[in-house]
Amino acid sequence: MILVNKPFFPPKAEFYAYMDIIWQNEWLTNSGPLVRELERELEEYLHIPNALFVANGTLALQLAIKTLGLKGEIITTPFSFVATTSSIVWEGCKPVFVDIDKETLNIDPMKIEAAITDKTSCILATHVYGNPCDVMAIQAIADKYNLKVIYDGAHAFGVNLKDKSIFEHGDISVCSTHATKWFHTVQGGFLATRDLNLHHRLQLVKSHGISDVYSFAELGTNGRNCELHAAMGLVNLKYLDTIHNKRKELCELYDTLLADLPCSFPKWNPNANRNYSYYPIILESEEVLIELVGHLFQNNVATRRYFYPSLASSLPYVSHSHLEIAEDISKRVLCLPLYYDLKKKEVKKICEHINQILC
Ligand code: T4K
Repeated sequence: MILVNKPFFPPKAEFYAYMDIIWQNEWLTNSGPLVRELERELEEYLHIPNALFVANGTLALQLAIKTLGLKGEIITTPFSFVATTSSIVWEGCKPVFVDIDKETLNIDPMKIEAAITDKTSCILATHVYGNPCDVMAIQAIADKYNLKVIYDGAHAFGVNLKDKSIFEHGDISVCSTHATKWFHTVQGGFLATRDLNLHHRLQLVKSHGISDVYSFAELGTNGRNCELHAAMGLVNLKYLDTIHNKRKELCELYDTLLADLPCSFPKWNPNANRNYSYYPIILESEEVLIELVGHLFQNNVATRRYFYPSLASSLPYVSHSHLEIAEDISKRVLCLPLYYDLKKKEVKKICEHINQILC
């Protein structure tokens, strides 16, 4: 079976070399030397001022909401992974969904103002598939209404907007480094913020609020990640160009082979580089999508409906709203297999099968 995703496995020996270091250090978790080294490397590679490595991307979102002290309503996108919404609810806030732009598939800034009430505290938007939101328009609205901005950049590792890291935008940006991401640490995530004071508070909150051995400065939790995961990240950082180039080649092959078929693609932000984190296609109807998924599956090709169903109309713990574009797109969008080990001949085979259904 060709899976939809597969983690990158670096050479075992390079990972084991880090295990020797861990055994020498006799340090396993709680902001150890490799965690700190990974944070510095992330700051250097991504050109971001402050990175904080945490247990996973979901917890990173929760830490962001908690540390900014958000209450009431948070405006967010219905077209994302469930963690974007569930973290809002988990932190005791109410998600208010705003429809997406039909081309970029990101939250539509033109529709945000109408959703703002006196209870709104924040805009939490996802750079879906690594495609940057309209950060300028979102920031202008946030400034006008004195709102915080959090970006869910789970898919956006390595994306720059006009030569500046996408993680420099908003009050806090978060990223996931889960095994299925193109840069991964097995499990993990990180937060980035330009505000040094906020960074220090995030550090406290992710470590039980402990400011000194016997002093507690904040209500905290355990959001720490460990030395083994940091080691995987440090090894994988060395392979970023290799991984990126391979994924780019595979995506360009998909682009060529699917060019004349009746399907469309998100409109990628022209001022940003693509990180090739996913390969989404938009079919003409849900019926065609279901037929295609079945046909590919019969031919041993797995696909995934990232992101179906629309979060605004499906989660049992939020009041439902029907947002036309998100409803429509989520029924017609399909992610094709994309991972480092995927072979070009497999992409060709996948496209032949797609051809059989769409032509
Ligand atoms: N915000 C957004 C916008 C996100 O997309 C995510 C996560 C988050 C926040 C939260 O970040 P984390 O808390 O996860 O760090 C996967 C990932 O688990 C999840 O990280 C990701 N987004 C989401 C889009 O995809 P599932 O439930 O689809 O994963 P799963 O287990 O079905 O795996 C997908 C494919 O990968 C399968 O074909 C099997 C293959 N696989 C997976 C793993 C874990 C392997 O071959 N080996 C493996 O070790 O959520």
